[in-house]
Amino acid sequence: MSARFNPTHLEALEAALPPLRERAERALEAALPAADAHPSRLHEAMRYAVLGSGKRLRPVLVYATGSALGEDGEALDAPAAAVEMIHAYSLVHDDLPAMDDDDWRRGQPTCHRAYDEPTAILVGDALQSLAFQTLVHGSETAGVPPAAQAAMASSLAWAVGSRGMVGGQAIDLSAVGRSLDAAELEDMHIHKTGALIRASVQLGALASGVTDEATRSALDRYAKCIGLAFQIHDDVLDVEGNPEALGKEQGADAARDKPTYPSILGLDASRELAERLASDAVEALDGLDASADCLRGLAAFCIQRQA
Ligand code: GRG
Repeated sequence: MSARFNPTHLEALEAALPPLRERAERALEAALPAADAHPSRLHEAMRYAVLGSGKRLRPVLVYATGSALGEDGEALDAPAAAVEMIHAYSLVHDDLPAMDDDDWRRGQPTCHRAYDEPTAILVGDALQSLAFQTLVHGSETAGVPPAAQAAMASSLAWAVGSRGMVGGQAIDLSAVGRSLDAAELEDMHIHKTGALIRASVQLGALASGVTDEATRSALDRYAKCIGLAFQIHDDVLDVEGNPEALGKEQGADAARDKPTYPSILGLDASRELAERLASDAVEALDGLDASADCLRGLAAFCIQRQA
């Protein structure tokens, strides 16, 4: 592994990860409607889709970006909850029969299997609007300046829409069964997975009040690199991962004849590319001090995780 990876970065991450995940859970719990609130079946299904499991990578990125910039306060909770709600919505809709038709997610039946398809569609819709409401209302309560609130809402909306995640999903659906070259595959993933990861870092920076352009662009370069590295590793795990650890079926991409990095570049070259990108991500943070070690550790985590 490249010299840019330092064991102290992973140590920083390992120490920070459990409390940050718990903090994300609390922020989500506080923002989600109670399971018995009317209409209770919908609210119960929303909680089923969001709470209880998941790596919480995106909220942890919000918190770790804040820490790197000297911000650890309440201002980070609303964007952390918002990005995870968007992520949960995307998984619920991605699992639907009209999309990937998956039965398992995060070690439990997918939302449409546990409830039903119409409910799962509404869960995604409701989580998306709740994410924006939480972002704006929670940021206002935390005293984030109105201009930063507007910038965060705009950044998240861009990342989630047709020029971001939803656009990536459209590219993905149109690619099944035909061959893509590496550049087309990269374009798909930059949109589908990368845009929300990038937005998580942007929101963390905006909530922290960063104005320095060099720091913002370094963080953006970091986020773009880990977004792609994360996805390449995801494709590798689909080939060689353990279904129990993954909490979903393994080999699903190949079974659907989906283009993936291993199918286009081969496994070894895919691993090397993910490692190079994670190393570039760490390099992008060279101007930041040890407060950014958790972000550096997350770059390594993205390509070493087993789930
Ligand atoms: C349906 C609008 C719409 C969008 C779907 C992101 C996405 C677009 C679909 C997710 C499909 C997928 C499994 C992509 C592979 C990479 C990825 C996002 C994996 C899941 O994210 P993790 O590993 O999941 O962070 P956990 O469960 O840990 O939160």
